[in-house]
Amino acid sequence: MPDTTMPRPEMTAQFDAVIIGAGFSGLYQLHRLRLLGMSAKIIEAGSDVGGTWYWNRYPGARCDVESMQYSYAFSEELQQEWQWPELFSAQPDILKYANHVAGKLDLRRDILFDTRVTETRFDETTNRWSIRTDAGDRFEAGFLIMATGCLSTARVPDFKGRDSFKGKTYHTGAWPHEGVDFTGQRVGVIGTGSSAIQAIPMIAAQAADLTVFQRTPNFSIPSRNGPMTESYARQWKDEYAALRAEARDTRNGIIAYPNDFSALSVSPEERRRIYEERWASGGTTFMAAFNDLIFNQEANDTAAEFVRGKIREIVKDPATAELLAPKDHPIGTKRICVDTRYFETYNRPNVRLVDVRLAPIDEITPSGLRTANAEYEFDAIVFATGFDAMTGALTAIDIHATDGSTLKQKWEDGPRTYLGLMCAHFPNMFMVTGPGSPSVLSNMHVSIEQDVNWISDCLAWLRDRGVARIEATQESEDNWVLHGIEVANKTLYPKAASWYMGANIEGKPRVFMPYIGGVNTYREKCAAIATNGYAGFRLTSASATPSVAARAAE
Ligand code: N01
Repeated sequence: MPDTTMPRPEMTAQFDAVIIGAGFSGLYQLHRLRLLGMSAKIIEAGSDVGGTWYWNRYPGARCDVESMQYSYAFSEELQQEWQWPELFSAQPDILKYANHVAGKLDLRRDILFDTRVTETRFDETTNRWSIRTDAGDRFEAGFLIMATGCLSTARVPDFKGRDSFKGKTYHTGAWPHEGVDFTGQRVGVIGTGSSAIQAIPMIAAQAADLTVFQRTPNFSIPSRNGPMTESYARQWKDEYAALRAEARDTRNGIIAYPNDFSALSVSPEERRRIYEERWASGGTTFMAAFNDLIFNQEANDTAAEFVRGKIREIVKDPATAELLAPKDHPIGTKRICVDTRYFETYNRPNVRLVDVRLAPIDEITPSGLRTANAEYEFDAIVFATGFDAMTGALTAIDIHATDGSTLKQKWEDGPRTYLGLMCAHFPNMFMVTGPGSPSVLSNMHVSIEQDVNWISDCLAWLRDRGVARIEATQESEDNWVLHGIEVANKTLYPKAASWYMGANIEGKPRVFMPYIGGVNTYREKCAAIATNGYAGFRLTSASATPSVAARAAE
């Protein structure tokens, strides 16, 4: 009998792969690794699965991609059996879906919850990663797969007096699980991005008084959400294989029925008719009205002016309407928002809009906040101030490279990757929807499956050929970064001070982070690289690995 009163020696659990994150990326990645017969563990900071949809529980949280498209395509059984209640699903329904998948595939037994990875190091003698967590666990794995999400590091700006407020504060990206009742309260919301635009109508309906602090107005299109009809779901389910393939072959991974002609090639009357049609059908597919809205400023101006006109029609007070009408960036170059009665909310007597562009927030005070112009008192403040997008979750971990640097140091001037999947000097570390991949510019489910499938096929290929180590070469990484910049510069996107550009974080380098060449083009490039024996990657066979070679010689 072992003496259980003695402290156990420190144990290092061994796996073929460790995955960080149990959102939709991590869950599917675990499933694929199991199918390959690999041992794998997910380490997840939350107490359950769902990633973004686990944390973002603010009132009104909802996906702006139709649920028939924002869902896994890898299992015919799953896509046939699952019933979505609405066209655009609300957060609780998407989380239910993530839970259903985790249960159906029995994934939880390989997930360690409530644990954050703090540090990872690659051992060049064994070609294995060592992984440490905030709970003191140690793991070793041949491969490290970052399924950390693009918008998972909630961020509150460093306002003076930030912690002095005596009332309640909330961040949309880390909302209390039990919900919040704002009935009778004076509430301040800071920010007017996608999260705020969804939350504001809901909070306004509850609160006694709501003040919205807006720095940059955003373009938003009505979602036209509604219940899922059986016939609509049936149409999709009957044609799923073909429709999923069609989505994968588009720029954004969404079937948007794009018009393949310029906004400037039609008469003003025809253009208006097309915009009216898109406005009436709703959602992000508004941007597919013409094929040059993200490339040509003059074309973009026609769409932007149409939406500004709609805002002026909806909002009764002309001064408020003017403040809400975006003029500082081309439409679509900050993530376009999708709403349910957002602009209408400003017609309510209990809602007021404060411009903090001209008079910024100076300070959070014990009773509310102070701008350069006035002081406000609140019972609760909601920070809808976004995320350290795309890089934040990765650079928060001390990931040590083989050249002695860390990922954070490597990315000081902006993220650098090959295909958004790997980085030079970080062998055997993959990223799902990393910077340099289409990720946030696409239907995330399509991009997640693309990346997870590519990574899984790559791992099988390496194993079949006895390759122990794969690493992006410096040259391939440099070329991919240049290509990404070149493609982005052909669009209007770099004109906006957006989180795509890192512009929402003071001191963050201004680099366009996602790949805008299109999901379809990206897929072709990734496939060609794999077909060419993983061109641009340096491969090292197991027999050339020092420790393996030493063992073989014994
Ligand atoms: O965050 P954001 P989000 N003083 O960064 C303002 C996805 N998403 O959580 O624009 C005053 O967009 C900031 O102002 P400015 C989607 O991809 C999807 O809303 O930087 N204001 C901005 O208004 C989305 O794009 C869905 O000038 C300050 C706001 O805070 C992404 O998540 C739903 C400030 C932050 O907006 C992020 O959206 C929700 C300051 N110091 C989210 N600092 C759907 O699927 C920041 N702000 C529908």
